[in-house]
Amino acid sequence: MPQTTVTPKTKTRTKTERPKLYKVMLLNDDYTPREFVVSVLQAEFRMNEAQAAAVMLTAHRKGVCVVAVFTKDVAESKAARASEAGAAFGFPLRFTTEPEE
Ligand code: TYC
Repeated sequence: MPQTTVTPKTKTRTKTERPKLYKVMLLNDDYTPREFVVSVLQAEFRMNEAQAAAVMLTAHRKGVCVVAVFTKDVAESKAARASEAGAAFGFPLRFTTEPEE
């Protein structure tokens, strides 16, 4: 059987845009207990206790701390869930999102 070689005449180059990333920010407040903030960070952002305590302390001292970076949808849903966890216990704990530069 004769062999045929097919040479493609066009080259396909796929250009994949990286999705824009969003930071989840933890805001300090005067009422939410420190241990509660740590437990929310562990539950929602899969941090260990030491990581969560470090983030909580930075927010406590500086007013705000970047928790993690995600695509827009994930950042927004995690920030909402984590804020709702505080609200469910009557705490003013707040997580916000903002686009990364
Ligand atoms: N400032 C709170 C307190 O002293 C603890 C706290 C830390 C609350 C970080 C929110 O994002 C926060 N009980």
